[in-house]
Amino acid sequence: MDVYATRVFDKQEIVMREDPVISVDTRYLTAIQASQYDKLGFLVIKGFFDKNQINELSASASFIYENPSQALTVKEPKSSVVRSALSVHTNEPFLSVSESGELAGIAKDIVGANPYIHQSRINYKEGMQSIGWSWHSDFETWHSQDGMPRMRCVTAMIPLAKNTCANGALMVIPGSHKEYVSCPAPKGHSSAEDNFTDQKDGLPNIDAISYFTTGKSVDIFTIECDPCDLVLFDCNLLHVSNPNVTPEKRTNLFFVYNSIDNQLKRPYCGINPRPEWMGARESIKEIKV
Ligand code: 6CS
Ligand code: FE
Repeated sequence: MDVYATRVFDKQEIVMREDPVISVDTRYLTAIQASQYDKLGFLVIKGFFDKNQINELSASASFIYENPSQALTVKEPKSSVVRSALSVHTNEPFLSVSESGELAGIAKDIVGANPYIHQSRINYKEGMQSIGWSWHSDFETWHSQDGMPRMRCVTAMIPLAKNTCANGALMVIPGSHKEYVSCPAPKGHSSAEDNFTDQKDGLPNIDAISYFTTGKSVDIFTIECDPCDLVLFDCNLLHVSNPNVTPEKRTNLFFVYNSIDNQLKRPYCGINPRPEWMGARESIKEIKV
């Protein structure tokens, strides 16, 4: 039986998580950091990267944005503005950073085994031209559309610009990663690309969000952060982000680390797998920590 069945029933349902959030003994995260990550589902490590590293990543992210035909990109729903570039970790300088000792070590602490990159992306959120993202759990998508079996996966977000309320910083519901929202079956069919740019499937409704916020008296938390910070968040943490209402883009880099013991199966909602550059199933490389 699929404990995380989703998009197969008519109704939304909230069930308990059945996987650990982080391993018991962490080598790279302190006990305090580990317990905060476990409890809240996210952790911000200030000043993790040095400025030169961030400048290099930032310059490469800009190059991709200016030369989208040389990269794997998706556009904003109703325009040709680049929304995201995917599978960036296969090239430098992203490759070295994604495999670097301390970052991969933290990923191993969390997922409980050597990690590999399930997905990498740069979200550009162009000033006044990006629609933002609706409430969702990434795992719900990766389980149903990519066939990721269990919740042994973490996203490392590397801000390449200051993230503020005004430019659409990530917002999360602390603690929501301990339960799972099984979403209703989609009414129509939307392609992998469509659903990536303009999410339609796998969206928890207002009852689910209010169950986690109003029902548990939990405040939605806005992760305002700066370049050089590292933001880690659980694959099942509910999150959302608003459009960027400032004139400048807000660029963030993401590496999604999955446990090498949690490789993809057939998508659980019965569709064909998404392309390799959206969810890696064949070209994976174990990062030996
Ligand atoms: O479809 C995906 O894989 C992605 N979609 C969202 C809305 N968040 C995470 C992930 O990159
Ligand atoms: Fe997401």
